[in-house]
Amino acid sequence: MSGGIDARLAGAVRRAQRVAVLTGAGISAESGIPTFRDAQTGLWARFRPEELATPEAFERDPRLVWDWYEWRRGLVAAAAPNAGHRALARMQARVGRFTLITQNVDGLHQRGGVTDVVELHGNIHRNKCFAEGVVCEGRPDEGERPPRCPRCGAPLRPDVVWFGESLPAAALARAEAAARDCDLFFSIGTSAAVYPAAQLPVTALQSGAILVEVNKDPTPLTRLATFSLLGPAGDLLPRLVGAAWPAE
Ligand code: BJW
Repeated sequence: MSGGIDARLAGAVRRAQRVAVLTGAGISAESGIPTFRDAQTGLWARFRPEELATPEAFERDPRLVWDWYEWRRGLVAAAAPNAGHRALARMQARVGRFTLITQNVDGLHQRGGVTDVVELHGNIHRNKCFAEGVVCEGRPDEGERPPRCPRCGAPLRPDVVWFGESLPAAALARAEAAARDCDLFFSIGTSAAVYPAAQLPVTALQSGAILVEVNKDPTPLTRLATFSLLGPAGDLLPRLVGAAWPAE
């Protein structure tokens, strides 16, 4: 045992040649970004997803949705990557082939030092045209809420994936390929409730990978996982990386 981490797990991480990691809102919780489904503190405990995170909601009340995302952009701007994000950057530096797949839209993995992040649900910092889907670079004119697309005048929306919308095809294809072709798959800080992301750990397991779950609470994946680490990611991930590569 090293820092409470199972030596068999530390050995498996050290030996892994191809690692895929799926993260969810839980990894950013210790940076002060609210999760979605945690009782009391999760966004969906306070807000109704069908009023804020669907294209129909935006059509009904674009200003309400825009202002909600502006509030969340403020939370992200005030946040910094935590020890869990940084531990994954150290892992990337040690592993031959490392694919970090995130459902998060906050960009904290990139700020924490991970490169080439696969963003399944978009990025809250970008906007796109609601009519044509074209990404609008830079900060749009603040006069109107939501601002208008400079090309066609339709309202701009955040470039995130709402319920009922397809995930970016290239990102999903990369995530599925990494899940099929890894020897170790981490599911970290996700309730594994939202598809198709929740299918990725199952795909990895079915393809012969070791599945490691890191979550402060049990999820539907816990009983399937080869190793389950119950606790905060910001505590467990640095200890796991330290146990796998003790000289670091
Ligand atoms: C900690 C911690 C700490 C806390 N340390 N841990 C198959 C079956 C059933 C339904 C479907 C299906 N296929 C598709 C669907 C429909 C739907 C879906 O999955 N619905 C389910 C809810 C039932 N999926 C879709 O609509 C997707 N589109 C799609 O599939 O298109 C094709 C299609 C369409 C229609 C029908 C069929 C096919 C799109 C999903 C888009 C999700 N969008 C959101 C919002 C993104 C933008 C934004 O940020 O505003 O994405 S919803 C929200 O959930 C967000 C997240 O990325 C996503 C996942 O949440 P996550 O990250 O897991 O967070 P939580 O809060 O749920 O969990 C946090 C976890 O961390 C908890 O376990 C805590 O315990 C833990 N934790 N602190 C470690 N410190």
